[in-house]
Parts: sequence; C-alpha cells; structure tokens
Amino acid sequence: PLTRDELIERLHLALRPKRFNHVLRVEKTAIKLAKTNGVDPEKASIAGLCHDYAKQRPDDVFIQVIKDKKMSPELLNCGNAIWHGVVGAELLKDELGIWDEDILNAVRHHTTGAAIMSKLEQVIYMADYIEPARDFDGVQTARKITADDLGAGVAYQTKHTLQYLIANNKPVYPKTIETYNAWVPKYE
Ligand code: DGI
Ligand code: FE
Ligand code: FE
Ligand code: FE
Repeated sequence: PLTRDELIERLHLALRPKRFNHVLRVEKTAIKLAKTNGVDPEKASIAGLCHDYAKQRPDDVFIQVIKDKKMSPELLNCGNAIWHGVVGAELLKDELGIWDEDILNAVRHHTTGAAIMSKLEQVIYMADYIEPARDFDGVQTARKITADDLGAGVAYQTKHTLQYLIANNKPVYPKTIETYNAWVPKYE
C-alpha cells in the first residue's frame, strides 16, 4: 500500500489546489471524529484524503468504468456528483491499491449517505460537511451536534441537504431519500 506521503503526492497530481486543500481539511476533521467515536484514525485519514480523488475526472472516464466493470446501468443517468464517489471508489482500487471495503464504502457514500453506514462512513460523511472552511447557514449547529452525537449529525446533514435540494428544485437521488428515511425520523 501507498504511504501517506505517496498518497498525498498522488492527490496533489489529481486535484486542483482548492480541492486538494479541502481533502487535507476533511482528513484532519475525520481523524478527530474518528478518535472520539472509536474509529481507526488511520482509516479515517485514508478515506478523508481519498473521498474526492476522482472529482476532477471527465465524464467519459466514469462512463467507461461503469461499462467496463459492468456497474449498474442506472448509474449512467447520474453525473459527476454521484460518480466521483461511487465510481471513484473503483479508481481507488485500480490506481491507488486501496481495497479496504469500509474505506471504499465511505467514499461511495460520502455525497448521499446511505441507510446503513458504518461509523467510518458516518465520520467521512460528516467531516466533508463540517470541515473548517465550510461556511453555510447552520454549519456551526452541525459541528456542535456532530461533536455531541455522530448519528445526530448524520440526521442533521441529511435533513438540511434534502431541504436545500427541494427549495432549489434539484433532482433528489433515491439514495438521498433512503438516507433520509433511515436517519431522520429516528433522531426526531
Ligand atoms: O465533493 P464535495 O463538494 O466535497 O461534497 P459532496 O460530494 O458531498 O457533494 C455535495 C453536494 O452534493 C451538495 O451540493 C449537495 C449535493 N447532493 C447531495 N445529495 C444530492 C445532491 N444533489 C442532488 N442533485 N441530489 C441529491 O440527492
Ligand atoms: Fe465529494
Ligand atoms: Fe458531502
Ligand atoms: Fe469533499
């Protein structure tokens, strides 16, 4: 496997500076959340660094991977927002030699969440949302809730993302609705 330094080098090549700096902040936030939630900080580091690895790939690369790997044809109806996590995880195996399924699932689910998420998946989903440079109405509340209760943070993000999507007439992915139904009523 690659060392952290080698991984950083690969990410530096794959990402524009703004995105590269974001993944460093997500890593840091994820390690903190890992330590307070009994998650392996090493895995949180790798998953945090790699979660947006594929964000800057052109659409035709994702489409080719979906076809080559015989992934669900439904995926062809999605776009970069979904592909960079779900298809990006395949590139992590092939290009970076990352095979840990918990780490790969954390990458796959970091945008939409999922009905069932391991603690590591929850950590990455939240770290991406609350990393220090995030600035949106409610981010302070999100940080506080997440520090107190990781699962409550997941519910908070899911509810607020869905509200934002609906308020702005955006399409809602089925996975986002699954996440909402599994997490939000439970924390009411
Ligand atoms: O890659 P990042 O920008 O760091 O973050 P991300 O991969 O978590 O993407 C966040 C964006 O994804 C955010 O603007 C909301 C959007 N999103 C999440 N679920 C859905 C969605 N967009 C649509 N259209 N539908 C969804 O269900
Ligand atoms: Fe992302
Ligand atoms: Fe996110
Ligand atoms: Fe991100």
